[in-house]
Amino acid sequence: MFNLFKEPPSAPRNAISNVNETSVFLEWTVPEETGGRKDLNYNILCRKITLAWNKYEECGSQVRYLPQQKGLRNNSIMVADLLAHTNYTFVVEAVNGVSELTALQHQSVSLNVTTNQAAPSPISAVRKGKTAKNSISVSWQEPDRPNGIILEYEIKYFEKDQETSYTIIKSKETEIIADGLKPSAVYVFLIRARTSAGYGGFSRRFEFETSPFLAASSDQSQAPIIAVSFIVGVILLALVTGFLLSGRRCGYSKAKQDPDEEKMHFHNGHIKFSGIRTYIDPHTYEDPNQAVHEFAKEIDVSCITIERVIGAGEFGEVCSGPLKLPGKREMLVAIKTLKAGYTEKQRREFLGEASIMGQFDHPNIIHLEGVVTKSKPVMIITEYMENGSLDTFLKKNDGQFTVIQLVGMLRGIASGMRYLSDMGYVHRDLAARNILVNGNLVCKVSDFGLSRVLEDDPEAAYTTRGGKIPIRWTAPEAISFRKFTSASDVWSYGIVMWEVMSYGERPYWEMSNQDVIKAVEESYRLPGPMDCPAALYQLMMDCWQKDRNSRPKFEEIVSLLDKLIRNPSSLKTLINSSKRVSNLLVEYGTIESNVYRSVGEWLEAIKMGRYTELFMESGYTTVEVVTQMTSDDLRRVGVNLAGHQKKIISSIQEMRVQMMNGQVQI
Ligand code: ACK
Repeated sequence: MFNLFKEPPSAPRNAISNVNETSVFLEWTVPEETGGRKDLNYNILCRKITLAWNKYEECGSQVRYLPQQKGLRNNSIMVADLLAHTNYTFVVEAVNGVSELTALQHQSVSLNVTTNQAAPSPISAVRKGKTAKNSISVSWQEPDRPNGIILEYEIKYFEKDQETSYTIIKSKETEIIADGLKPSAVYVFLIRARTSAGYGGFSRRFEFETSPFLAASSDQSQAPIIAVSFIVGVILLALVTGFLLSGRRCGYSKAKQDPDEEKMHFHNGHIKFSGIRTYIDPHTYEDPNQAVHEFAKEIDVSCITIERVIGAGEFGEVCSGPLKLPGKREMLVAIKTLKAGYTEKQRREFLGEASIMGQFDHPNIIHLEGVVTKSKPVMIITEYMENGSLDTFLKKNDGQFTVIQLVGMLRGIASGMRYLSDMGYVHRDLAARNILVNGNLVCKVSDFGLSRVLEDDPEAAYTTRGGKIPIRWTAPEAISFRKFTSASDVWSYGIVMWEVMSYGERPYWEMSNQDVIKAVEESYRLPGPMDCPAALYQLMMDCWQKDRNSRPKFEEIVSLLDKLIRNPSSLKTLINSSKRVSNLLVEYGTIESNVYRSVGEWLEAIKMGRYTELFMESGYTTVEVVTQMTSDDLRRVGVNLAGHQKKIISSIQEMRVQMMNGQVQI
């Protein structure tokens, strides 16, 4: 008999999207009406909006849906491998077993999303061409998803099992000849592409062998030649290495081969080759005007209309208004001005920020449009960020975002910082007040400066050594002996994480700077913010390790946050309430197990190391998260033997007891 209570569901509610380069995470809540049935599920429709207004195209089969596109049981999905810089519409339909039986349209909610810039996908097809005894010709295909115009390829190769001595060639073509090789030797080739978004991942390793040393050419007269070439090679290598280490700024030197090819040899892996241009300190220019014009475009003042004042900067007002460059679409920009009556030093320092910003090109770094120096007032023009600075934005929207949205913001900041550290730039003043947020919730690192970075920050205070430092955000070694490095930026990043997860709370509340320095020196740390996932708090704590070498690198932070975003259930475990009482600091080392630094180490110690991979795959990646596990969680991870479950659970309980004393009032 037809049952009136069995109807199709109403539309999903509160749908949100979170863009991460070319992946989009969609999340929604269950429909108000489930139609009186338990078999509610969701289908995702994906449409690409092409340039012509309102023209839709299906997304195609290259797009990946995790876990699946149709018949989804959970309220979220990750859609990956989309095109960069593209507008998409996602429709989330709610359906149940009777949806197909009624003539009613499926109820749905739709979301419009624009993907970000992304690095090219790895190259998958590499082929060997002509081979000789000393050379191999190698060619490859463009990556499947270039995500932009490919500027060049980087080819790294080395003799198999000799990875520490490798050669890098840069080429604009999709073919190179690797020469100077040994006969009958296997060489490993790795290739990656670069666009304005940076380098994509390396291809997998391709192994090709040179031709054998022919008998005719193996006469003894070759031996001295080989020996001489080897010595010359070593001397050349030493010269190149010496040049590199001599403090030149350009990061690598070039031995030009072909106009389109640059080659460089590395030995023993001592020289880091990041593949990204190195930041050049504008101080190294004798004439600061030359630096600014090298890195920033001069904009004619007639292209800018100042519409309103949006804030006050150290050097003058910050305004906004449209910028209309010839042949380009009008865009809204932020305009920093240098107030009248400035000294030459102030002008230099003001424009110094543009000389730095102009060297960066990354979706999570504020983008410089140009400078106005030929008329007054002198201006710095940057992209406009609709939501202003992150600290104010979070305070205004207290409690309004999902954890995934907050992690998305943190991921963006970490990605920008990874880029800066790869460029060799140390920020020194990373804090939520120096992050800007645009209308799509994309966070961008801003506020670059020379010495003045810390001069204009109202948070910066003088230390006993005379420097001016934003104490609450700064690593102890930077406060004590001005050791500013990317590792000290990582410490500050941990504080930014804390600010974000507590919606703009002031770190260490109203404690004085002196008390903060003392507490941190005595190993006290900020407690986890309210409702903060344990995995995120663990990451903050890792950023606040006293030993700067033990802190995670930005690269690792980005990949951990990506893992958490891909596996949102790993964010469901919150820190327990005993560790988040306001105004109490916690003593470092008591928060996680006193003994174990990683899940692997702990499992090994209790002779359960065989489960490490299963724990990692299920998102139990930190000791902190593990301590919240129940027996049900263990079964879900795949620990099925009762004896093993018992052993692991009793060790977890032991760790929980150890953690009970984790807070100290100061
Ligand atoms: O929090 P806010 O609105 O965001 O107030 C400060 C103010 O100017 C002084 O720095 C705002 N601001 C700075 N740069 C930009 C930008 N590129 N886009 C939008 N607002 C900006 C900042």
